[in-house]
Amino acid sequence: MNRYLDMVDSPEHVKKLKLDQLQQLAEEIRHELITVLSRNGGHLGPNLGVVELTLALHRVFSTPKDRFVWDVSHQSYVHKLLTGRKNRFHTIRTTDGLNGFSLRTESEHDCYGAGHAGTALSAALGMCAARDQRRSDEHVVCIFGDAALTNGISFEALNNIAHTTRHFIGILNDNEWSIAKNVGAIATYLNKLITHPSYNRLHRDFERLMKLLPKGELALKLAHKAEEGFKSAVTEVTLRPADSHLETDGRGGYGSSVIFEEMGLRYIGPIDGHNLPVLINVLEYAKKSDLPIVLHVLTKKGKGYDVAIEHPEKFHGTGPYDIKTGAGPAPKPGSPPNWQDIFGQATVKLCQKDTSVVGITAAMPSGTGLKALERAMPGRYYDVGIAEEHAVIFAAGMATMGFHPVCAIYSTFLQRAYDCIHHDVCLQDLPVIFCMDRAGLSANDGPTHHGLFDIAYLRCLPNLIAMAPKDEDELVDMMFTATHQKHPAFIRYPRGPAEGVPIKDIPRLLEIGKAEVIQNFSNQGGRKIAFFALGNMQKMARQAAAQLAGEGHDCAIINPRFTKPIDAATTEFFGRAADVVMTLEDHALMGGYGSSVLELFSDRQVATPVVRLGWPDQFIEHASSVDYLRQKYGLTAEHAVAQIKAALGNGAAMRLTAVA
Ligand SMILES: Cc1ncc(C[n+]2csc(CCOP(=O)(O)OP(=O)(O)O)c2C)c(N)n1
Repeated sequence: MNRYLDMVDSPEHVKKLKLDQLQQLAEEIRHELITVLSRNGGHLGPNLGVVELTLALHRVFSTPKDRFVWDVSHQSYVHKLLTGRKNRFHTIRTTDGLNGFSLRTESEHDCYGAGHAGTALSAALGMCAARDQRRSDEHVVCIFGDAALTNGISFEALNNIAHTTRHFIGILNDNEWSIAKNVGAIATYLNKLITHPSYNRLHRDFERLMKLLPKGELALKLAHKAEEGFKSAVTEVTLRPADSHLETDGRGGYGSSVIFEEMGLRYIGPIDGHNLPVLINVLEYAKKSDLPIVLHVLTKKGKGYDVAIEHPEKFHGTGPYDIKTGAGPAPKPGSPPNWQDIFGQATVKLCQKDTSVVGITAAMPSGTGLKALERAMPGRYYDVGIAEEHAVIFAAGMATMGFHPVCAIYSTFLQRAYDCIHHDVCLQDLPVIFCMDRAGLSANDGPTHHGLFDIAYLRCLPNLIAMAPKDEDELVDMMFTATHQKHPAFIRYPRGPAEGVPIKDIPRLLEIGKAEVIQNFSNQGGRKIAFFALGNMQKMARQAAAQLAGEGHDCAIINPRFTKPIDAATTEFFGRAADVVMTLEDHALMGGYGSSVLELFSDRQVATPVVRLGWPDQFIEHASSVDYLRQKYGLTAEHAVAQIKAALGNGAAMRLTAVA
């Protein structure tokens, strides 16, 4: 049977379909998502939830003239399918394929790129302001999740909308889930709204009006009804959670007002996000609204695929899976545990032994591994929502009272909290411990998620200690060491399986700023090469050293452990002894660890040539694997050997001649 999906390749096609055909198309899109993502992995649950919403958006608005701004944009796959990218959809998240997020360079229909949460409202408002400035008439629609509302920037934007423009369309896509269950007072508030009986009454009214009214009047009536229904709902509803100690303030404060209306926005909702005719009508109304408007749309994460509905957290962002069972491929026998699991278990142990330790996550309990702490010691675990800045300052507050908070935040998301690291943690010299997962590449996700900048952005801040473990045993040592510090401590480690080494029962206190010499020069002849290989780059250094040793060279391997303070004495010693120094780091070269070695050599007038291996000064694209990208950008043992040979043949030889 012919599929409508085979015929639809642009928003114009969506506009031509009848309602029942659109409904059929929705099913076909779900099937396509489930099939392609079973091979490629990706954000299945969120996309299954927005199929009807995306169809309705394309039915009512016209991109690229009109603009859709997706928060995080992990839920924009359906939009991709409908905007000329259907034939490449099978390549999503793979090398040279479609990106898993909105990308301005990928399509004229992607007006804004994203990957981090909380940016859509501000960006969309900026577009509205630009439109108003130039007096053009395009519509800007911002689609943001209920968890995005736990993010500070979202509120900064909400605060600003009514003062900036009269034409702004916000769609709150409420599925009650972040990656994990959404947390906090906003989640409770939204839940109170949607579970109130008036909401169900509203639904019945929608259905009835649909049958009774001619097309033209429908949108208006529905919208009026929605507003009326909603208002009566909120006057009846007591939004105060039963177990809350909060009282209303008598001025319509906590619990008796609609937060969006208080901010000067017209609010309509809740609306069934899977009912196409209702969605289309309400969007038609929003299009004509002469006030900024927020539509509260309820969707089901994973809709249409039972396994995803049953396991919303796993299927928020999944690897490949078996369509029937939803199970991922079994791990290869003997494959090491993941870094985040080691981190989670180590945090539990630290908490058990040391009452000053607590764990903090910004909405990433499973991704960071901190879920282990939630299970084992819920009283010592904090999920603050998608709120990295708050997480860091919250940790700073605890640290002023003798605690050692462990903030588990991916390297890329910690960028959001840079000022808080500077102003609240480092300046006050507080012993917060940052465990930065995903330091290195997140290959399938791409540039929004690669963690390639943390050494550079941290290295310039006074007071802090920054470390990178060579294996999981050293990660535990570093965490243990950090709990004994009076200063901020940062530990970076990559995504995925660790090195597979045993972990000592009792962790070791490391000497701050002291590198580990893994292999010294043999002094048996041959040109001397010193490898300073940070964290997970040890293996590459060992491979390169083995090859060069086989060719008669004398290689030393150092594990720097600390990127701040670096071990100046050991670095200088090996720098002076070597003919060539090579630094290896899973980080941007600019401002990274290798840069700090160069600075030291310059300060101490060590003239040995330094070859730096790391990521170039550009944003690294997404790809099917880390190995592919390392190969492409020269982060391989073979490339390291070639660069060292070139340096031995050029700079090092010149230097030796000059010294002689
Ligand atoms: C700054 C930042 N922190 C954390 C994340 C990780 N993250 C990606 S999607 C997501 C949950 C988003 O939930 P919601 O906004 O409700 O959208 P939904 O997935 O439910 O559609 C989180 C925490 C991120 N992308 N950006």
